[in-house]
Amino acid sequence: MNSKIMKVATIYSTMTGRLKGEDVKETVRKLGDIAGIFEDQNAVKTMDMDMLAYRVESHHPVDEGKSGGLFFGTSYLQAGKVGSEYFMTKGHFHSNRDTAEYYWCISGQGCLLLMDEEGEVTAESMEEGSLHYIPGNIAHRIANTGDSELVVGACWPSDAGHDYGTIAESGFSYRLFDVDGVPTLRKG
Ligand code: PAN
Ligand code: ZN
Repeated sequence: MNSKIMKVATIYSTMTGRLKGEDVKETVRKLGDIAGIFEDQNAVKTMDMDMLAYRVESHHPVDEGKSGGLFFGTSYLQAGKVGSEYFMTKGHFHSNRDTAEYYWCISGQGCLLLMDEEGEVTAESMEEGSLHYIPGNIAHRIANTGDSELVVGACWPSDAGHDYGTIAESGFSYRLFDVDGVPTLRKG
């Protein structure tokens, strides 16, 4: 046995969600990378495509695709709107459909959109401390409905994979708009 108590190589801030150290990757999505997901394409054209939409820090202790492992991440979604539609993530089903995920809200105000394969949508409001269980076979996307950054933690199986294609093609059957200051779901 190695009797030495090891110092861990990765640090997680429970206050901010920040991940630092070994096996941490960062994914950056600028508005230009996700412009196609928004309904109002005329409004998109007037905006700065270089603007940060969101970023994800994630801890990958095992290879992508390994069964039995876990990944852990923090998403930072900026506040903003395209027309009256709130900034949101691309959204995805897991490629390996029957894999679940936990989300929890670290700070900010938001909404988690959940959609099954028949297009049935449910939505959960997100605020500091809210815990969200996303069952398998359910597409998921977050929208920032507040005035500050929405910070969301996540933990998912390392063999889940991300199927972005299905959502890129057919979208979610409901979108989230600011209607007189109230987050409102609309079919479309
Ligand atoms: C999350 C998401 C993250 C970004 O870590 O990947 O919030 O959203 P998109 O992947 O839809 O761009 C997760 O659900 N992982 O499985
Ligand atoms: Zn996921």
